Amino acid sequence: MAGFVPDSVQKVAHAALGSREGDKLKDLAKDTKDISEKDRLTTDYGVKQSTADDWLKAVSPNQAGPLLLEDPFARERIMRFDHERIPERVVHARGAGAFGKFKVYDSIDEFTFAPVLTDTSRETPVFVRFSTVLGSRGSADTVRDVRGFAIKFYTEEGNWDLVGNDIPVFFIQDAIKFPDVIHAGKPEPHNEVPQAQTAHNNFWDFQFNHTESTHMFMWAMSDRGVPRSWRMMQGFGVNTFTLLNAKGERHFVKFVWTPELGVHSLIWDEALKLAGQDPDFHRKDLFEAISNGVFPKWKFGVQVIPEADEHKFDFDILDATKIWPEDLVPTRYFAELELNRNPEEFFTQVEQIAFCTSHVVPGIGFSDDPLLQGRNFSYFDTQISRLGVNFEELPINRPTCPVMNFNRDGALRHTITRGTVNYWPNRFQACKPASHAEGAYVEYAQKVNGMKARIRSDKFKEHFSQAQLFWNSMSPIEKHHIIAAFGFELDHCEDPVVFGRMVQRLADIDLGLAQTVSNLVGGDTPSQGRTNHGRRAPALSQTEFPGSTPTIASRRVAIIIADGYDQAAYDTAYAALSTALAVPLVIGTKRSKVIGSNGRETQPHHHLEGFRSTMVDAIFIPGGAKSVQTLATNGRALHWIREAFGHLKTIGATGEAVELVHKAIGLGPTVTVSSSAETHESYGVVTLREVKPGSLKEAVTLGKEAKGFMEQFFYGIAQHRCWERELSGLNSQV
Ligand code: HDE
Repeated sequence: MAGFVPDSVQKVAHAALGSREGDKLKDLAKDTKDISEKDRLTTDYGVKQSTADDWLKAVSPNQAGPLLLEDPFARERIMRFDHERIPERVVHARGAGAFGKFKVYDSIDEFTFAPVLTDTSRETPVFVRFSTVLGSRGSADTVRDVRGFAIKFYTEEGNWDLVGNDIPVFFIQDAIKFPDVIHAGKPEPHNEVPQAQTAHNNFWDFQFNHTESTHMFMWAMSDRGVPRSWRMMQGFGVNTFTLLNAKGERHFVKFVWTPELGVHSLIWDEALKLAGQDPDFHRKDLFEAISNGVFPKWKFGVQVIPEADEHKFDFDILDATKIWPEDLVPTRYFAELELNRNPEEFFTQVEQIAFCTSHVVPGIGFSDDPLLQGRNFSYFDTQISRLGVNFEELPINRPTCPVMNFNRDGALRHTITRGTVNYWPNRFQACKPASHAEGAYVEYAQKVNGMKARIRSDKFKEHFSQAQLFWNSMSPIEKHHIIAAFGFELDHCEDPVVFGRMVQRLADIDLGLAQTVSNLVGGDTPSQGRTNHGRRAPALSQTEFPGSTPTIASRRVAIIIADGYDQAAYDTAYAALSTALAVPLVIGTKRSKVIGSNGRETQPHHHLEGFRSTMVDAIFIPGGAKSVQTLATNGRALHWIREAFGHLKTIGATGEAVELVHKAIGLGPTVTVSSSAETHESYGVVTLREVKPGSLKEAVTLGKEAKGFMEQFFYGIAQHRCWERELSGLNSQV
């Protein structure tokens, strides 16, 4: 029935059903029920119920009386409710995801025989879950943290789980340290404070004492820690995996995937405010884009090192705290990942999805990376405590290829396997192990020769070189943001030992950085630091990933109106934004109907108090003397404009609204807004004073050379934020 399943979800699902991508959807359909007006309320055991309102009671003449325990319907409802919760993930508890597909366009069969990475005729269904690491299930999306980016590939050879992050390195080298780094980051044990934050004593105490984290904390303090959208993040497998080709040759490999929309972040002040104003910002963003048919896509690639070159680098290629710099090991992009379908039920599809790094398919293998090997144990183990031993039978987790073995029983087993034997070898030859010709997993015959010892190779002991490389590679704006991030984080550490020592640690990366931060947060100002090698790797800066083509698709743009707004300007902007697949959101002074200059009524999506500038990428204010007069005396409207300006967002205004914007942001001498009828763009403020017929023509080109008002406005939005505004030292703090 219409309304229960959104049309957009159904459309894509039906389109996919004929393809291999549809295999997982068909599989899920076996366990999917629609709810409709034809249904009648029943118990779990199928008996129809006459009421959902009254518990069976022993009633006296005045119709009151105690509830009877004998009521099986009421008992079932309450007891089922009492047990609705399962343990949240011990890390990455907060997250959401979507279905999609993975397609290879350029086989990498010189490295692997895994069809999922080589067969260009295949579409492999996937489910992706994005997450934050430290916060609990109900925490906010936009906190400063690493983002999880886990992909389950439902391949014809079994499930492959690539459980990645949006940052290519990690805090620790050996899995044995995982409980420590997580305990130090999670809320402190005595008072369970703070939630979803690294800004506290214990986190930074650990970072100081555990120098191998240095590279990773620099990434976490950079803009990567506050993504604008999950759709605008890179993904990294982080650990070193191996690929095996048909000739039996092994290569070391890192997986990396880069978004078509470019890599973009929130301004820290936006992130902080959104955590309260819209804690579901990222999950809504993904849902909205997919529902609107703007499917996020990533180029998927590998960095490959032949086995013979393993020891040719000055870092250990099995050390997850190190990247493989692009100039040494370039990424080869060969496939595309697309997300195109929202889940239908959160719990059974997102909460119950269970990733295990140990799940790989033939042609893909592990390395001796001591972090990866520990992960291979931990994920399977944690799913057993979170979901039970039969977690692989859950619809979202089960493979689309045949599964048969002698693993049996356990809580909530539901597959019924017929047959008289449950062991191998058996007299019927039932379920015998597969040969390699039949597709059995091939273990690489790796030579192992040594003694048992708790050691790591000497190269693992160098902890600062790549932290310096990262810092040196940042643009001036990115550096400014990192300094501000340390300023915030260390200010939240009350213990002078913690912030004092961390400031000294920063001198191991860059003396200037350490001195600037110490000035901000206190602690002795370091006078000398470790020598900075001065090397750079430009690909580490996220400004290197501006997006394949400038687009405003899926960007939210607020159109702010009050009674008397210029209807023609409004109509043109609304139509142009919709054509470009942006999301126009009409924001009124109230949510009841607003009357335009020609008497037409518009129903705003939200009002200025209920919605906030933080939730959009840009704002447009059409003229109209009466409307502008109302907005000019509305404190919330002025705050919207000022805040959007402070957050470096593109602001478009026409007619009388030009003065309003001028007034709100108090433009100084460095910014001039044209007083002629011409369109003028300066610091992302695009204005057109006199609106003549045709002067608001719809956007065609999104380039700097664009001349029309709408073109320039769109170009500004496609740039994500107006960095010149920050660079010029204009108002970057609101
Ligand atoms: Fe995880 N990690 N992790 N992790 N991790 C989990 O598994 C663990 C690490 C990552 O959306 C847990 O199902 C250990 C690196 C993601 O469901 C747990 C170590 C990377 C997710 C676990 C690491 C990750 C998890 C908790 C160090 C980036 C969310 C719940 C050896 C490559 C998956 C669960 C989802 C989840 C253990 C380090 C990514 C406890 C022991 C490095 C994206 O098993």
